[in-house]
Amino acid sequence: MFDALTDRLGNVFRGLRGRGRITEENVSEVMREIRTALLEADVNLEVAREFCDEVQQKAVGAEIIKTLKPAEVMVKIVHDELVSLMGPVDPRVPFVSPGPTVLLMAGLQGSGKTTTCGKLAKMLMSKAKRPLLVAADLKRPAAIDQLEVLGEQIDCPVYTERGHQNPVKVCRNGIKHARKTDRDLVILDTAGRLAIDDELMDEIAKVARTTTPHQVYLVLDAMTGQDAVHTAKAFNDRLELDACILTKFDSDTRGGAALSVRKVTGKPIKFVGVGEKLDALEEFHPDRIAGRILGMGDVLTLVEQAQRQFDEKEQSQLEAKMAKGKFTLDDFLTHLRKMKNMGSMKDLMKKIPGMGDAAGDMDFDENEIVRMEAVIQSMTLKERENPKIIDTSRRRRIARGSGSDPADVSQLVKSFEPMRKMMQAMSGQSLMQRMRMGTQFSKMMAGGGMPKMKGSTSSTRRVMNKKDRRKRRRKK
Ligand SMILES: Nc1nc2c(ncn2[C@@H]2O[C@H](COP(=O)(O)OP(=O)(O)O)[C@@H](O)[C@H]2O)c(=O)[nH]1
Ligand SMILES: [Mg+2]
Repeated sequence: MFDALTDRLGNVFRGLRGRGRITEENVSEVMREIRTALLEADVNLEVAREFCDEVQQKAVGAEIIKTLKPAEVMVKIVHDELVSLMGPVDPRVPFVSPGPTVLLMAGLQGSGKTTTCGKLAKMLMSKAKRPLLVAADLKRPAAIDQLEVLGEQIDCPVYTERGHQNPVKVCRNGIKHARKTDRDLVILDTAGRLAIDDELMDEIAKVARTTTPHQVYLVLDAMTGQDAVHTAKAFNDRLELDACILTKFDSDTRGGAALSVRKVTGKPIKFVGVGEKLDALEEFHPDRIAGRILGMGDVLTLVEQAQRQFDEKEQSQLEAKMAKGKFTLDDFLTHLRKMKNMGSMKDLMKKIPGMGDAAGDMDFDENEIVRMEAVIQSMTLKERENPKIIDTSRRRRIARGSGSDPADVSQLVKSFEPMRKMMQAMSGQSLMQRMRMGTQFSKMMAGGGMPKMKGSTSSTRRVMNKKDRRKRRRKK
């Protein structure tokens, strides 16, 4: 799997090695080659096009860190884009309580449904689950035997009803049987066809409607390439799919299905089958797959290190400015953006022992950050360096540019001075002290009133209160 793609991409990156810089021109050239490589790997046309557009945009806009070569930067961008193409994924199976949790397996005949039922049961048994396999493929008598044999091999009970033709009934009875026999997981193995047809779709849709499974997994044969993607789309239109399982990942197919399914259906791949044996089922991890496709683990590590050093350098420059009280609105903007990128800082803090309470107090209003960002962005560099020059006409211009009130602009400028002082005070503190001050800081930004500190003037307090009132009004 992926060997050909790995070779092709390797050539593309080698071609970049001699270049000194990434320019718009050579990126376009490289992108053409990457696109060809993806199409040859049987990636969906539309997916390949979008992928290349994304990579191109990121490459042209990339801040090239001096210690890195263009080829290295490109590898990293392509890697990250591959990861986001296939993700995010969650390889866990969610369980309900009280059970049993019901999983429905759908797919075409020969895709590997029955085998995957056995593999999944085995995998979950190793996590202390007690599955019951239900043989609901009544089209071929041999299908029931096949599941029974698998069940025996892994020591898992199999529910069967021979001699009638109603899969809905078998599934229902199977679930009842699971309750009676204290099984906490039911895996329904359903019938497939050689191709998608209305009868198959009607039957599986009916089974899904009447058994209301907690999860519906579509089993896809990776060897069928783009056909697998079309199949996924057709099933996804009729069923509430939760995820796909891609089988025969051990074969030497080109891998296009793995790269396209997520984008085309919006449903992630959860597991991959990597052999005929019952332990040949693996969790699907996009970063590992991307790493395998690019086969350049060392380059990726290098880029990540350089990125980290770059971030650290930026951070320490910021700290130095903070310490000297030379922190400008422009720096503040950088800082705001970083905070936004950090995303769920609150969750992060909760994990630090003793920080749980402080995290609860920390209520960052995302919208507030966005508004402040807009205001600062509408200022000229000079105004950001020295907000004192902002007079009435400048204030009006900034407000217009940022879609806000002149009063919002004044508020930001007025509260910036105490903020700057607080930053200065914070710069010499320990992490714990900083966190505590950070809480005050965030309250202040959220308009919760000024904390008692040097530098907070009555006028800023008044502005905050005014805003408070506005907020209250909004709530009503
Ligand atoms: N190499 C390989 N073969 C597989 C994999 N999964 C299933 N198979 C084989 O594919 C064939 C069809 O599988 P089966 O489970 O009967 O498919 P079903 O018709 O969808 O139930 C069998 O010969 C399996 O051994 C896999 O991950 N790798
Ligand atoms: Mg089968």
